Amino acid sequence: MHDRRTLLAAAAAALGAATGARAAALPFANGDRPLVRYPQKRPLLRLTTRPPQLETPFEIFGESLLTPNDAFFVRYHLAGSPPQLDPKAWRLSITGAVERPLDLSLADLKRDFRPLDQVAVLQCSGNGRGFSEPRVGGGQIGNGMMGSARWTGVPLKAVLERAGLKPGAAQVAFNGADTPPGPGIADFVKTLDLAHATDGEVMLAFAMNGQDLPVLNGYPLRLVVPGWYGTYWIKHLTGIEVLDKPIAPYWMQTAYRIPDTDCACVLPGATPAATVPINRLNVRAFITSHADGARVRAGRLPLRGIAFDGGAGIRAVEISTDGGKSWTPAALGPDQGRYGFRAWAAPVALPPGAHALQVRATNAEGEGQPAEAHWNPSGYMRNVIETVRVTAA
Ligand SMILES: Nc1nc2c(c(=O)[nH]1)N[C@H]1C(S)=C(S)[C@@H](COP(=O)(O)O)O[C@H]1N2
Ligand SMILES: [Mo]
Repeated sequence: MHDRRTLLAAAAAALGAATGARAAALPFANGDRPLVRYPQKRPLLRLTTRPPQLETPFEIFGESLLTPNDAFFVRYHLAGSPPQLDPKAWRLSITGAVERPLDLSLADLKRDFRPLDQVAVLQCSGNGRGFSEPRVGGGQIGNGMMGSARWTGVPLKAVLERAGLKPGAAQVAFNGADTPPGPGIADFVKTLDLAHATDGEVMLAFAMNGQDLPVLNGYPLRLVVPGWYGTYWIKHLTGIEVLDKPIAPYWMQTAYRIPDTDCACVLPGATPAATVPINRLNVRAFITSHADGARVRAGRLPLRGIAFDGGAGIRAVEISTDGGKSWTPAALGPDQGRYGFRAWAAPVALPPGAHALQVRATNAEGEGQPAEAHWNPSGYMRNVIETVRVTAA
């Protein structure tokens, strides 16, 4: 067993250490990324050093339906992250419009509440942003800022019931141990409406795929908001405040907003007339068995991949080998719960030559994916039908 404190120190020390001899190239301008090894992680594509932002190499998604902890992506906002934490001194406080403010240790959480286990996809709002045309500001990331894991913890509902909600409670604010590096930079605080926070699915997770959370994924405790973008999944959670008057913290009010239109999109280059906070994941599907540019043997090709959505559940996955003119159904793999990656498989017959393989999914509410990428100024919620080009010989 590694000593936690050593790991935390090592995580901090690794911030500046460029140990990656290897590199990878994401398929867009300025897409070269060093593959760097951080504590508890295998080599990942590094986007930034301070704070560490690490992307999962896409081929990992073809290896297993649950993304391994050591391959799971890392996203932070504030330089100085991850915060230095002493796990023994760590406490979660529940304050605000409650009858009994609570101050809980990790042992309290594990002992006093019934555990909850859920598979759910964590995806960054800007996953795939690097493919935006025209290009947009922000981290130029490929499609590796997503992952599916089995989360273990306790329902937030049970913890809030223990504290006792006061009449008038309307919203819940979440804060982690990371703090702004200087004046003028807003603390990373997010809010959820009370009804959502107490839906029994929003949870406080202390384990991921059966292990303690990796330091870089929020040790010792993080919020899990199934079906919602990763920005709400506060890491290193230390403070939960129940509010009777809604607040509008910077990371809700100014950042992480999408156009208030059905597609969360505007015409490329346009400024949205109105915006709302980003919320539920849209539908996505990927081919994971073959990489773009692969050379394959002509004949029968066993295509495989994953699909997911914001929790309605995947109803159908379809494949096209003729540029989207015709679509044939893929077989869906076992259901891991409506928030996880859903596996699909479809054998296709490829004559010699160049082929564009496409995959699209539809969820239980009939939502699908656009043939042309939607655009918004932050490059959020990309879910265009993905294409993998292969040459068969
Ligand atoms: N404390 C804290 N929690 C945070 C963030 C952060 O900067 N600080 N970033 C959020 C965002 S935008 C994402 S996408 C997820 C990423 O989780 P991961 O790093 O475990 O993959 O964490 C969320 N929780
Ligand atoms: Mo994110």
